[in-house]
Amino acid sequence: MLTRNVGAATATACTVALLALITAPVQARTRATSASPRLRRSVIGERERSTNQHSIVVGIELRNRTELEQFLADVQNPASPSYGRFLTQDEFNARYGPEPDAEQRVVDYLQSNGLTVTDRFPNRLLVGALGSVAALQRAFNVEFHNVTFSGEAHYAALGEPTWPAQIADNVVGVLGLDDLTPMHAHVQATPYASIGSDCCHLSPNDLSRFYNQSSGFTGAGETLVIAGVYAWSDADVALFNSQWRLPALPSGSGQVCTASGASRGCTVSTQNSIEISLDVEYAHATAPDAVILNYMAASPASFALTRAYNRIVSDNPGHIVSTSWGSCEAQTSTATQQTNDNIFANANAIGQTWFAASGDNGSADCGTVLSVDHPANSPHVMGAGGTHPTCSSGLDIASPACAGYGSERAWSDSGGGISQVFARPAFQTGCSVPAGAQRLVPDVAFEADPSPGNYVAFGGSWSIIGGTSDAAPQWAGLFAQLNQAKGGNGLGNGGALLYKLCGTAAFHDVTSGSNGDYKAGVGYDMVTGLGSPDAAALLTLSASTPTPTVIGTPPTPTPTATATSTPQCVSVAQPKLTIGKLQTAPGDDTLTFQGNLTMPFPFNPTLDPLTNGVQIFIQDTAGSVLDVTIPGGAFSNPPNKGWKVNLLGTKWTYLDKTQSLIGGINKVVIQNRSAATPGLVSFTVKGKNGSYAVAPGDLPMAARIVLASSGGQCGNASFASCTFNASGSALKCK
Ligand SMILES: [Ca+2]
Repeated sequence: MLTRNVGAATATACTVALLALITAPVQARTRATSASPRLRRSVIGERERSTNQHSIVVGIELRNRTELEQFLADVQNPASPSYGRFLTQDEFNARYGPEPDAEQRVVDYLQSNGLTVTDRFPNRLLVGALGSVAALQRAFNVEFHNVTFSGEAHYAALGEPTWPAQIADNVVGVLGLDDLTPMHAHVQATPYASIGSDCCHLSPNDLSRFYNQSSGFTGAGETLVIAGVYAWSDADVALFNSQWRLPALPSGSGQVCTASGASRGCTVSTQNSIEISLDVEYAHATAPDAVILNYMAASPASFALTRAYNRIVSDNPGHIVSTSWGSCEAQTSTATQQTNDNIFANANAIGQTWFAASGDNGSADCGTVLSVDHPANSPHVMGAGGTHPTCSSGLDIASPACAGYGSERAWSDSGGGISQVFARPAFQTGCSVPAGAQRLVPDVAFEADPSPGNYVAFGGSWSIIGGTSDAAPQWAGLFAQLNQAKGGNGLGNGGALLYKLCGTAAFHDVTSGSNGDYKAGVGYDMVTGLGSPDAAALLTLSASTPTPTVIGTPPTPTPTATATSTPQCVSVAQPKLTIGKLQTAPGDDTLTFQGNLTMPFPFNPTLDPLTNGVQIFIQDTAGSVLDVTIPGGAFSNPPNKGWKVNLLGTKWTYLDKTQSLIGGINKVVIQNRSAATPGLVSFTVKGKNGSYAVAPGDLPMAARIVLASSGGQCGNASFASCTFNASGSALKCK
């Protein structure tokens, strides 16, 4: 084999570029580097055949990047008028997307050099093209060679692509000029596990207990998207659901091929579909009522995943995205990473939250080189690291079920460290975050150690799976619950919300273990980030941050008719909570609770407290203050309690005149105000002789009322402002 070093090859490329300077318009390189860093360590072979064809993707720069980052900070800031007002994609395109002319010049240039443009996107961030080696060499002033990296055959363009100067300014770089750094799945699998005794690996039921998935939110009304490669097998998903008594995937769930033609990346692979099996099964287990969509890249080539990412943003089918494919930062081109980061910034601006597995090689993500993983390193993505979980008891032969949360230590292979590509995002502060100007990874953690590992149905049998691929889809499922709890308008970048919860019951701080170069410790660490969730506490405490409610003219169109058929948990407007006679004899407290719910109209199922009853749940940081279900049933005497309904069927009143009140509640009034204000329901709860323990140190408080539990119609109230009277015997919240 003919070999020569890259230095000589680069010199050749420079000579070509120099000649071009004399005979053609001024050529320029882009700011980001398009070639894989692995090219420097590759053995260069013969020139590649000029008739070979390659797909490429050109990344085009965002406009007004500084203003975009300010918007992304404001949209997460409760004090800002922009809080929660995510952009429509059209608004994003107009403010921050590349100019139509910038995209058109790229298209024209590619076509004029004999390439076929295969992909254009509404946000104009990417142009995909296909061309022969001859055409690519002509377009970009590079030379394609066969190369060998780590003993494997690849191709690569030597030298950096150049563009006419007026185009180069708007281009991030060219993806796909080599195939040296494909993405890989962050999964570690042991096949052919036996099952039936529920031991001694983690099932969805074990994980539900371990992470306290007791909030009752199920992701209803939400769509969770998985970005990856390969298809799931419906039979595997059915086997998983049957084994763990989970419902089938909600209707609307499915798989989307983002390749321009038939591609192996969009098929079920007997070897490679294990990642998507894990992703879909555990996302579904965490958020069983969320629609799940699998956006499949044509192949593991990084530019193919870039195309899939941008389809997810362009199609915008849901608010939460999980990806467990990645490549190590130090060996991934900066053009790839910055192009992807632009896509993720767009995603955050329209309200999408992305989670990415942080990698399974500890602090040395490239094998031996200290590095974090991409895309978990993007400041517009939440990086999910891994832990080793220990149950409070159980998960052994004698007692197979995990009884609940015991402890966690850092998983030794959890990816994490300091990005050399991306700057520190503003949200990454406090919580013992080390000083510095660079992005730190990960942000959060979840169990990931292959021992004990998770049961995954794959290829008709069971595998035990570990890796930070466990973490990303389960965090995404948790955010599907959170989106549902906070009204379903999308939450965008999760950083501001999550870092503010540091030190609260929302997180289990992981303080032991290491990933090689970094140790877990008190507060944030570069192995487990902020820690792992107590799901119910995270839901409650997140709900007590202001919920972006649409007041006045909403920034985006109101939901269309199709949205009204999906019941959603919404926020309670003008909630008030008063608890009196605190710290007197137990059973002597009084409670009033009122508010308004704007629910999807017409109500589905029909609002009918007489049949469905109502659940009322009030919580402070110390736990549940009130958790009762008022049953359905008409008023009768005896037992002197039940529901009365008015003649119009628009007002329901529950009265309890017995001495054995449920949670102290003696009256509930629910009024359907739909005639005057479609979708508006007011409610009042009154109680006495309850037992509502609240102390000043346990604030803030949050509440949830479920009017029709079968349909998931419920409302959340957060009380940012609660005040005790001087003697501490009465609490007022609004
Ligand atoms: Ca920690």
